[in-house]
Amino acid sequence: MDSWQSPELPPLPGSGAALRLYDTATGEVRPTAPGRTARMYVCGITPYDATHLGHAATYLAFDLVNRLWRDAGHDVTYVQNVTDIDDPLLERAARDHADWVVLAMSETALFREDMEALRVLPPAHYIGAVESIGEIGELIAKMLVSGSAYQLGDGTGDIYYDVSTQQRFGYESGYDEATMLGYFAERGGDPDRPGKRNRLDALLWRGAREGEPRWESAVGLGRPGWHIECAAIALGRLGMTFDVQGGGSDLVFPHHEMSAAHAESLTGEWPFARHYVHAGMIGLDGEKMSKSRGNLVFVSRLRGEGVDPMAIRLALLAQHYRSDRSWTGDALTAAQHRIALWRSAVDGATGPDAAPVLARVRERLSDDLDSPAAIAAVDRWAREAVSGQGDDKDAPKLVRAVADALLGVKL
Ligand code: 5CA
Ligand code: ZN
Repeated sequence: MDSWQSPELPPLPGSGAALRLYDTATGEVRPTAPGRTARMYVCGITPYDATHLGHAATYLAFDLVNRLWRDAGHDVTYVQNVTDIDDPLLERAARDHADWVVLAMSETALFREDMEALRVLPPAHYIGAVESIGEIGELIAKMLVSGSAYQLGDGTGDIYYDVSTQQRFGYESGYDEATMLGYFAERGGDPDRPGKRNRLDALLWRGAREGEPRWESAVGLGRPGWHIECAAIALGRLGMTFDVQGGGSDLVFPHHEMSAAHAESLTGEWPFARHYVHAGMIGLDGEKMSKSRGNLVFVSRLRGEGVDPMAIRLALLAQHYRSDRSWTGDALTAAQHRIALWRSAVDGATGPDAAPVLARVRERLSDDLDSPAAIAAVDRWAREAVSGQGDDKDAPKLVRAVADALLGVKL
């Protein structure tokens, strides 16, 4: 699929420190240690609705990862999927008497526009599930041969992953079985389906059903399950043991556990990713923002109302990416004031020396993306600059570049 247009990345003097990130699997903040090229996979949208602020916040967190690695001198291979065939998409299309293909295409197009407006660096590989069905089918065929997958045997053509074949299963989330079963049932799993070997076994392939889209593949006619989609797309472009697997915290289990287990069963290697990184959930009025709750604030709607995307970006970065947090009108107003302050400061002819601002922003962001403290460092400089302190003529230009390159905020 087409990705979106990249924003410009202004050069900064020197280079940043190694990025440290919280890893869900080990429960600690650890340094990332990419090679010359850092490799990152972030789970993409299921395009049955427009990008809401929860999605945006999650992609902004990983955009900071991308920017920090580049600032530390790495190239970055960034891969993202689009779940452009899955039950929620078909259900929404049926509800609205819409064509699921048209729905997926138009919502994906809107997502690209939102990402571009928010100045998110685009993935090098933006890959749909539908265009990956051939490779997914071949991987499932391999799993059937090696014994980590099995046909359900009820004539449906459905194929499941046998979780008992993966010794390390559970290391990513660290959850006990009862917790796993709870989330599995809540998030698309089917613990009670008759004929499965283990209750946690996940669907790899759904055999063709009357009235449902289907494709020919190495394992017959049907469509892929959700977790194998991300395992296949990541494996095909990044290989094993890539640097960061990312998404919102609602993907910790089963999605990231299963994708990792599938890939580890397929290759016999471990781990799938070196860091499993999860952003907190954005809520509205105390509730998680989600399609099913219907309490969504869309990026495209705010843009349509004339809200500056840079203010949206700054509002979402004003709190730490790992905290569950709420979107409020006040947060947006505060970000609008902040942007106005920053702009008037960098539009000035002089300000205090900005080298310490660059150092502080780099240092705070490289410590598990402490964007609130990085923003506070720019705030301090901007307040001093607008109050007439400092006579450094290069400072406004440098602060403009720091905000743009590291925070993604174009002033
Ligand atoms: N297509 C799958 C991933 S393969 C999916 O989860 N799609 S999604 O459209 O439901 O979500 C896209 C991304 O936004 C995921 O990383 C998800 O964890 C994240 N996300 C969803 N809701 C929120 C929220 N309220 N706050 C923060 N992130 C969210
Ligand atoms: Zn995914």
